[in-house]
Amino acid sequence: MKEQLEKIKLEAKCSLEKATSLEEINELKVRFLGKKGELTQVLRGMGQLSPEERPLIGQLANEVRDELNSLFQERVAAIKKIEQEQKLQAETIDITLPGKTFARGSNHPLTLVIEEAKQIFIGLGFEIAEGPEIETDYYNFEALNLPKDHPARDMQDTFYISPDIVLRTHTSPVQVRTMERLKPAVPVKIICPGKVYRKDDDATHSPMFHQIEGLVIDKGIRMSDLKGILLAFVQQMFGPDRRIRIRPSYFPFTEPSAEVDVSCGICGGSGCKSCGNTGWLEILGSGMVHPNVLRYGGYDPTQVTGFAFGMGVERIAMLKYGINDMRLFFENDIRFLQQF
Ligand code: 2NL
Repeated sequence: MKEQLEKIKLEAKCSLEKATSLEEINELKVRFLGKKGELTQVLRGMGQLSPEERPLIGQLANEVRDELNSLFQERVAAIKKIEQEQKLQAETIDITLPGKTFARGSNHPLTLVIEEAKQIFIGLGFEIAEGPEIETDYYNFEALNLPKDHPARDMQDTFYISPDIVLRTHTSPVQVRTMERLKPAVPVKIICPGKVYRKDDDATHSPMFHQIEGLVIDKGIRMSDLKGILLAFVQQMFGPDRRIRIRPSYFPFTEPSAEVDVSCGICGGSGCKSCGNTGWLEILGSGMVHPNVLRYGGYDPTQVTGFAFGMGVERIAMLKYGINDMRLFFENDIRFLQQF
């Protein structure tokens, strides 16, 4: 039996040295060390041995098994290393090939306009204020002098979450919240950019769009301050040759109210197809803050006055970049977006 064991050891060693692949080694392992392998067969016969011989042969068998096990391991490691080296040698890298490029994103045109507007107003001394898109009826309507029966509160114009909670229809509620926070300190000089929601959906209206509103409150603020700020904004946003024009209008939260037009960039104001022959393009609404709104915000209209304005970002972007369909902003067509 001892000879048998020695023979198995020798044979296994020889075969192992000749083996060149992991599959071969596996087969050998099954043959010599497996459940039905040669070593196991020998051990099965141990029952016939005398009690004196048994522990000796048992020990020898264990030694052979251990030695073979570690030999197998060594051989597997060696072959793996050889295979790895062969792989590396076969692999040739052409370092002159150009690198793989990946698509680089760019800012959305609406983001560009919002960021540019923010920088312009920061340069004019404004701060940026933000607030919730889900608002209470109070901040979205009541505090802005929009009484309970005002048409702007209609279910058809506003997304109602509950009778008292709406998706904001303008960013004015942020301004009311800011007034509440700062009162009675002046000056207040803020712009509020952000998403707003109205129940419209056609070629010129999207149920979600963007607004930038501005608010200035101080002692002795006049309509001429509004004109000066808006002219500075328009000339930085559209170019130094642009002029503005102010027409009377109506908003519930301003009195008096004014519509602001910018001179047409194509004809320079003489009238052409793109400005409907008027020479002017409407860009925003504005006015002197209504005394009721100042009071709601915690300011005394006999002590301070203010102006406010609101513009649609989509409209500004369309004029600035010559875009003719608002839906392009929201279709996510890469051919459109890549142009910015
Ligand atoms: C428009 C017109 C406007 C305002 C927004 C405002 C806000 C406060 C007080 C008074 Cl807190 N007014 N905002 C004023 C006039 C016009 O927006 O056509 N926007 C697209």
